[in-house]
Amino acid sequence: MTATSHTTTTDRLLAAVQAGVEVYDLGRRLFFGMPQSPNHPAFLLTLPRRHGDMVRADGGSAANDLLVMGTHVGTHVDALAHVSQDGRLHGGADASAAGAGGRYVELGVHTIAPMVRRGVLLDVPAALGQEFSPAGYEVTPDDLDATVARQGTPVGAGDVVLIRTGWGRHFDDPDRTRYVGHDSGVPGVGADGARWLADRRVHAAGADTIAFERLAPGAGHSALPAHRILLVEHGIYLIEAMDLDGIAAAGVHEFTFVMAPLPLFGATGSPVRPLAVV
Ligand code: UVW
Repeated sequence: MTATSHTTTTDRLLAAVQAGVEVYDLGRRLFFGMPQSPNHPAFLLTLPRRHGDMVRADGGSAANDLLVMGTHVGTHVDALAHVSQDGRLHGGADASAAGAGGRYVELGVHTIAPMVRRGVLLDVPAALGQEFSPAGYEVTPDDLDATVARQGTPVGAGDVVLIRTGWGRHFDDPDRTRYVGHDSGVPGVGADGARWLADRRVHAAGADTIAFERLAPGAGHSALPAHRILLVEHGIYLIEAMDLDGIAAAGVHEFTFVMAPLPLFGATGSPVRPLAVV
C-alpha cells in the first residue's frame, strides 16, 4: 500500500467516525448463572480481593477478580480445532495430535485474525412473518433465500452471516434450561442450511442460539451436522449465543462486522464481544 492510499483509507475511516457511526453490541452479558451448555465448564467470577483487604499507606486499595470459565460459554467463537470428524480436523489434521501441553497450535483460536468484514443479518422469523422461529424448527435453504430476497441483502464470499431465530429472548429467562433447550429443541439451520452458507463461502456464521444450529427436541447436542460441515469440511468459524435482537429491532441487515477473539494460544474457542458498525 502506498503512503497516499494509506492516508486516503485513514481519512475515509476518520471521516466516517467523525460523521458518527451506530454501534450495535452483539455480545451477551457474562454473569454467574447464565444459561450455558453443560458440555462446557461453568462460568465463575469471584472477588477474592475486595477494597479494604489491603490498604496502601496512602489510603488507596484495589479490588481484584478471579474468573473461571470454559472458552465456549456466553457469546463465543468456535475455532477450527473445536470439532473433529472421524478423528480428523479441518484440512485432515489428526485430531488426537494436539501439540505440547495439549494445545492446538495450527487451528487454535489464536489463529483467527481479528475480523473487520461485511456483515449480514438474516432475520429469518421477520422474513417468514413470525415473531420467532418455533422450538426445534429447522431453518431451510428456502427460508434463507426468502430472507435474503425480502431484505435485499445477498450473501457473498468472505461475509460474516448472522442468523436470527428470535430464540435469544430466552437468554434472560429465569428458567436457565429454556435457552439451552434440551427438552424443547432449539431452532436453527441443519445440514442443508449449513451447505447453503458453505456454498456462498462465508468467512464466519453466527446465531442467537446456544449451539448455532438446530437442536432436535430431547436430543441435546447428540448430532451437530452444521458444526461438521462448516468447521471441519469448510473451515468456517461459528459464533454462538449472540444478541441479535437490538440490531433486528433497528432494521439493520447490513453492516461492518468487527470481532477480535482473545489470542488464547492453542485454545478451541474464545469468549467474544462482536460489534456491528453502521
Ligand atoms: C455449545 O455447546 C455451546 O456449542 P459449542 O460446543 O459449539 O461451542
